[in-house]
Amino acid sequence: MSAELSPIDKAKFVAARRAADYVEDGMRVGLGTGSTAAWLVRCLGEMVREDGLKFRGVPTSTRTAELAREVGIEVISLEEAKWLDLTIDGADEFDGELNLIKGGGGALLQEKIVATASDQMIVIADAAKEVHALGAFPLPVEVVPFGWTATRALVEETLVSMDVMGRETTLRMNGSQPFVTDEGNFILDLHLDRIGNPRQLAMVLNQMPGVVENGLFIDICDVVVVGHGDGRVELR
Ligand code: ABF
Repeated sequence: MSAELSPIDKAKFVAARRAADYVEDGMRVGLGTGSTAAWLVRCLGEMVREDGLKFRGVPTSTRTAELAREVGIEVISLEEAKWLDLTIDGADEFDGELNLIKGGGGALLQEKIVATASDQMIVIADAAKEVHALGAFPLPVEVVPFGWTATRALVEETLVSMDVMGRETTLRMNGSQPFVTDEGNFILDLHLDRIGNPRQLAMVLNQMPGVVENGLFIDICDVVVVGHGDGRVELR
């Protein structure tokens, strides 16, 4: 399956393939969103169809739900599952403490709910996602559409007193319209360059009226499966 892939796709594929081995019969598994998670879903579909693997998946987006059904995975809601054995998802950045930035694909809210309702969270990523300090990737913050400009002003004002380097915020767009999440919200991308204290920033953001959730995943990830373009896989 991986013979003709570009190095970046090969890195994503080998990480996804390795993480798929964590899924066992009878498990309830959170299925992430994004191109790396899509490789995982395809691998798991193959294991269901060819090896008779039996598990139920809880998708973190409508995109992932569609793909999972397409490849033969039994899809259930988080309400039906109640609790999950494992979630496997991609990330935009991870640091040495396994803190993450997620939400580049716009699914951070469902991803965080699903990951925190799981006994274990495994991140699958290509090696380029590993950073010394989080923040080069713009931090997604999901906000309620009502009064979003006031929420943005509040966020920008608060950033002045935080340990971050940049302060610019942009409303994520989909063509000429604001990008709308599966939950009907908007996303502000915070261009911070370097986040000195991710834990503090995550807490402060979530206390603001209008902020639904932020893309910092602190103390949620247990393992990162890192894929390389030459096919090597490492665990962090
Ligand atoms: C989701 O997909 C995200 O939270 C993250 O933003 C993104 C990673 O995408 P990709 O795997 O395509 O790099 O997991």
